[in-house]
Amino acid sequence: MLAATIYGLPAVHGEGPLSHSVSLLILAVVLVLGACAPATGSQQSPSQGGLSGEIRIGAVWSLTGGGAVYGASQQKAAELAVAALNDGSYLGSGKITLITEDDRSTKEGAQAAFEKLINQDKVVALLGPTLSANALAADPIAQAKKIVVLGVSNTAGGITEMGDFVFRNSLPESAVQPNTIKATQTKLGYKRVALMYGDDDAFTKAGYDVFKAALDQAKVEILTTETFKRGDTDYSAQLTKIRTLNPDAIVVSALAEEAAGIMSQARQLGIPATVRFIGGNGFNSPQLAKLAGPAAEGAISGAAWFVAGSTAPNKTFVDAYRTKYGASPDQFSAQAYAGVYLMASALKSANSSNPLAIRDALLKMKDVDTVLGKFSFSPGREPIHDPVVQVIKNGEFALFQ
Ligand code: 1QQ
Repeated sequence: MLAATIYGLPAVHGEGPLSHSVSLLILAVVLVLGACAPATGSQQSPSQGGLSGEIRIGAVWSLTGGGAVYGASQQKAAELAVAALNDGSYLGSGKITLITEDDRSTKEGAQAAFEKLINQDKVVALLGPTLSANALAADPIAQAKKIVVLGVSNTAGGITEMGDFVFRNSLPESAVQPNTIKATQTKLGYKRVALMYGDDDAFTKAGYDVFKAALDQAKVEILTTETFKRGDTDYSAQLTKIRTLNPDAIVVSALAEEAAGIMSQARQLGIPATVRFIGGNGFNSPQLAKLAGPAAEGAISGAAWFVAGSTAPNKTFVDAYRTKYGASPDQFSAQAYAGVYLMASALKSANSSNPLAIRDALLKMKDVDTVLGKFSFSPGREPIHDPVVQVIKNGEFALFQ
């Protein structure tokens, strides 16, 4: 901003001694003004209120590595939302600039992205990062700088507990999966299951804890608990053991790539399609059905959103996404899109890009119309809305009912 302001002043390009001292004076004034300006990337000072000029928001997605199946959808949807808001002059003369970074699905990548966006780009708020494991590593950086970070796909425990600038609009596994077990157990009547989970990832571990408690509550017998790691490709030892135990269903807490490997190999090893897979948020990418093919048929997962939701904001979003990208959005794109809107709505109601004002405005959000439905934040900065249960049918998500 400083450089742009200086280069915008023709006087500094004069030649003689007078113009030289004038240009030094202007430079000094600009430097002082620059130092007083909000570290926000927008053009107005916080005390003035109002929104004008560029308002920078950072987005940290996993665009490469194991989380990319989710991050790619988030990036597309966030860009769509920002374009719609700016085109419609939602913030008057204020325009959102979204600065996106790839965390490469790693903690270090997320931390470096947060540092760059906060310290160098001077963003007023952050969206992301994609994976809970990386949020747990990077969000404390935003909290320490008192910059709001809104997770739009973090579903593990311990996220909002990191501090009063940490929000999420993604329903945690604890708010979704007890309902998944209840609904599927009632309908399918399973009594004996095998449980599998990744024991080296915050999300997959959190999902395991929630599924275990919900299965115990439903008095479903857990025949065995098998673990794996991120990036594993051979599940034959675990699945061979599970096959001999002959469970009614297999409950899996995994990210999509590992889930796809487990499903494909289970069917190859002869575990029949009648033994359904039941899982958590990791299953909610359409990439799962693409990667696992027919082996993913019938897989059930708890989710925060369903593509055919009939509310007006959702229809507008789904149509706009299909028109722009030629494919249907998924839950991760819906949550990212809602995240941008919630942030913009906070900026608008605060009528300021001051990070503290954004935080306070987000906290006040009640029954906001979003693509996720009527949306509110709890006092603990957690999302409040209803979950759904979906099932893969002919390679697409359908409602489980
Ligand atoms: C998390 C998740 C992943 C499945 C998707 C981003 O929910 O890491 O919290």
